[in-house]
Amino acid sequence: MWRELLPVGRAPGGGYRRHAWTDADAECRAWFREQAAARGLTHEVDRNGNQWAWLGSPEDGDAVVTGSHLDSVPDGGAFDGPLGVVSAFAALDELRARGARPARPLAVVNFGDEEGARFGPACVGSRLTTGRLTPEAARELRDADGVTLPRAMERAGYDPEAIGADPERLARVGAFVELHIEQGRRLVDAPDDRPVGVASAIWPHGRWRFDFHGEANHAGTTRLEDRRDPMLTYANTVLAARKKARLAGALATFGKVAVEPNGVNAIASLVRGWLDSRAADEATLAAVVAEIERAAVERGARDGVRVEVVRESFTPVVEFAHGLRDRIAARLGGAPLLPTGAGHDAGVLSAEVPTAMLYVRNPTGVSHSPAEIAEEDDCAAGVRALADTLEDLACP
Ligand code: HGY
Ligand code: MN
Ligand code: MN
Ligand code: MN
Repeated sequence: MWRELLPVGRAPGGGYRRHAWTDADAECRAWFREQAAARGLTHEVDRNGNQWAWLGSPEDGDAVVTGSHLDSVPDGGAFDGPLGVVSAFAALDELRARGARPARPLAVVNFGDEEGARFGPACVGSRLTTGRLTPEAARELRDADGVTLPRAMERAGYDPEAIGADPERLARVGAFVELHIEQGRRLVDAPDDRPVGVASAIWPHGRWRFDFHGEANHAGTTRLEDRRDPMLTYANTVLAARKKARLAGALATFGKVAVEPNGVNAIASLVRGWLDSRAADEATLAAVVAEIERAAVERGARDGVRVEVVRESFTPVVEFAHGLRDRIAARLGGAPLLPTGAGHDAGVLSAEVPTAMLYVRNPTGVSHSPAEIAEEDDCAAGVRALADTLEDLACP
C-alpha cells in the first residue's frame, strides 16, 4: 500500500509536491479509490472534494472515522498526512484480521488541501465542511499563477459550485481519530520508550500576509537616500519577528515571499511576505503578531514603505475532548499526552465532533522537509494503536 503511494508527486530532490487539485493530487485520490475498492469499502467524494471510504452504512450514524490528508507542503516529507491515511486502511485490515465486528459504521477519510500550499489557507477541505471557511471566500482564492480555486477544481473534474458546509455529514460522525507523524521531538526525547502518543492540544496559530509597498527604480542609478525599498523593510521585519517571538516564547516564521518585479537590477515595487505565527495561548499570539506588525509599520515609515497586513487564516486553540482523549490514552496503556504547534484537520473537526489524535514517534522531529522519517516498527505500533482505538470505540 505504502509503496504504491511513495513515488506519487515526488520531485527529483526527494521532496513531495502534492498540491491541491494538481495531477499529483489526482494520482493520490486514485490511489485512495483503489485502496477502498480493494477492501470492498464504499467510496464517495463529498461536496468539498474530501474522500470517504465506508465500512457499513453512513446513514446508520454515529460513525467512527479515521484518516488525515494526502497533500503536502512544497518539498514536504513522505509521512505528514499519508501516514494517517495508510494507517487508517491498515487498521481496518487489522480489525478484520482480529475478527472484530464493528457495531458502528467505520470510515477512512482523505481531507483535501490540508496544507494550503497552493491557495494559502490551511485545512480547506475540513474547514469548508465545518463552515469555518465560507464557499464565497474559498472561491476567491487563487494560486501564484492566478488560477482560482474554482478553476483548479473544475480542471480536476470537481464542481466548485457545490462547496460549502456539510452539517448532515458531520451529524453522522460520532468520533474522528487522526493518526499523524509527530512533528517535533517530544516522543523521541522522552525518557521512556513510547512509539505512540496522544494529542492533548493544538496551539492557536494563523497566517498573515504582509504587503510592503515601495517604489520600483533602477538598481544602478538610484542613490541610496532616494530609495523606497520594500526589501529593506521586509528584511528588518523578519529580524523583528524572530526577536518578538523569542521574547514571548512564541513562534514566528516568514517562510514564503514574493517580490515584484523580482529583477536583479530593479528595486522592488512590492514585497509580499507570509507570516506563520503560533503560541501556547491566543492572547500571546495576538500580542506577538501585533508587535511584529507595529515593527513593520515603524520601519516602513523610515524607509518610505507602506505596510499592509491581511490575516489569511486563523485556527483557535484546540483542547481535545478529555473524555475521548483520556479513554484512548488509557486503552493504549497510558500513552503520553502531547501538545503541538502543528495544525491538523482533527483540530478543525474538534469543534463539531469528538476528536482525538495519535502521534507516531518521529526520530528526528523534522517535518515539512524531504528529510522527514519514521521507523517501520513505530509505524506498525501506530497501526496497532489505531486498531485498538477503533476496536474500543466501534466494537463492543
Ligand atoms: O501548518 C501546519 O501546522 C499543518 O501542517 N498544516
Ligand atoms: Mn503539515
Ligand atoms: Mn499534516
Ligand atoms: Mn497538519
